[in-house]
Amino acid sequence: MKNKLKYIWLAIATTAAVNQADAQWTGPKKQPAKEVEVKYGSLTPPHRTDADMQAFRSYGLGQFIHWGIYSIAGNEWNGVSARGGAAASEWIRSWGGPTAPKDWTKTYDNLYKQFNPKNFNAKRWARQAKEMGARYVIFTTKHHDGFALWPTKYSEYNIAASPYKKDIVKQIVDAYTAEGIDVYLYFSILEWNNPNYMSRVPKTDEEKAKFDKFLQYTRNQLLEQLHNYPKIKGFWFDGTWDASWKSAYEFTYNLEKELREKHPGLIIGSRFRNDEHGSRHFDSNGNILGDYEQGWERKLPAEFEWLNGNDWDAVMTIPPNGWGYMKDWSAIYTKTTDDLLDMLMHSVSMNGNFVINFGPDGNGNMHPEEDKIAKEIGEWTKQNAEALYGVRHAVLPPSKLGYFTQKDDNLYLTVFNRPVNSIIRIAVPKNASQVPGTATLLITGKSLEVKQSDIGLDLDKNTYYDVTLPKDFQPEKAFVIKMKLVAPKGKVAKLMDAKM
Ligand code: FHN
Repeated sequence: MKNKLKYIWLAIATTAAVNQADAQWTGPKKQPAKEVEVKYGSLTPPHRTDADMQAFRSYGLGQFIHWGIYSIAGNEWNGVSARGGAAASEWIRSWGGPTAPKDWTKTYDNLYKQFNPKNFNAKRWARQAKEMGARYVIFTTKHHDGFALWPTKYSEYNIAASPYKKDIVKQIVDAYTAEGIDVYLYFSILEWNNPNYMSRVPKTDEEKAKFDKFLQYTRNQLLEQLHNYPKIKGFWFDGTWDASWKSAYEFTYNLEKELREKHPGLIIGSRFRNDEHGSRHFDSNGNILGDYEQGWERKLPAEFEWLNGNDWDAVMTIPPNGWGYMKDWSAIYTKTTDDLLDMLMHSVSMNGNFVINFGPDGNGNMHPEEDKIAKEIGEWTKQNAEALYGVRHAVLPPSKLGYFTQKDDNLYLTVFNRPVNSIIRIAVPKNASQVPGTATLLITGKSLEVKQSDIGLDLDKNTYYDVTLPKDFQPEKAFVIKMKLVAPKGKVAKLMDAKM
């Protein structure tokens, strides 16, 4: 039995690896050797300058919410953990192996009959997100199990069939919009239990007819969402890696076109579709497919150059993996507030947004640890908002002490690693037209001494500016040094090269 499980796992892992092979997110994008003709490429310019896209660029922090039928289970059932039996908490329907409950899929597919979140309060969630400092929310309207959290006309398997009955998506859109938080609807294309869905390319006439029905169903639900929820800013598509969807590139091209025409300014990420050569996220000539790079999932770019100037967001779980509610957070590493703040400023320093995932339980309560983290993150974002929102990448050598962000002639360094000598050393190219002139501690406004230090390293292209921290300044969280950039006071002395 153990062996069987091992081979099943191996198959899943290999499929996933094959599916993701076309999405490179662990290094610089491989540029295609030669240009090819692309008919079904991007429908929008790579760097939109309209107000909606400018707003996307200034978000900084977002909230992801995975909520659905899987939230009732909480990654376990009758006291038995699905850990090791299901790939992730929101994948619990696929629970297999020796720990899986008898007739589990049938049990799961009937869970909607008990979905009645007594404590669900969209306004409370929206307020919490506002307090945390989130500027946009991505909400799961329908995950891979196909259960719709809105009363869709195109499937019986929706919230209206549950004891709760009411339109959850509308409540989320209204509550978050009222708090000034932009709403993006997460929509899974693949549906595990839809009889017309298939992962492989439809071959026979019957399969083609079925999959065409599925494509129309998908189009109908998306147009329905745009009609029902006109206040949304965009879609966050998922589950688009199967060969069947990839083969429907003409349909998906036309569908994206139709969605954009129906909702001017709509923002769609790179995960929605592929070109006629099967290239996803980026077309076969390396041009982004969509308005922002949507592949930084549970990973961050190590270098700014890997982004090729594209907009992007990174989405992150607090547990190692697992987007839906997990009741038991023991015996796994769950990210701390400091971890998440580091990832946030890492992302923003490279012109990205960072999106923290929350997985409420089946009653509509966030996990207690999520409540704690939201509060701590909010305390920090309130104090350091100037370095986080509406800022851009600073063209400077990266700092080992933290992350630079910049707005006009204001340079911010968010320090996570305080040097033992309390001197924050900033490397600035010798030919820079702007250098740190004055510095203050953002949190207190206290002025700090800034001194240029020509260390004299041979062949060094940089000079250095040392900002001295007060010895008695001993914060428990990352802190921001705000610097005013000015023209350099004088030339850097030219030293004789070392003779060796
Ligand atoms: O399979 C999904 C997963 O359940 C989750 O929704 C994440 C978050 O975007 N996306 C896919 C895994 O990459």
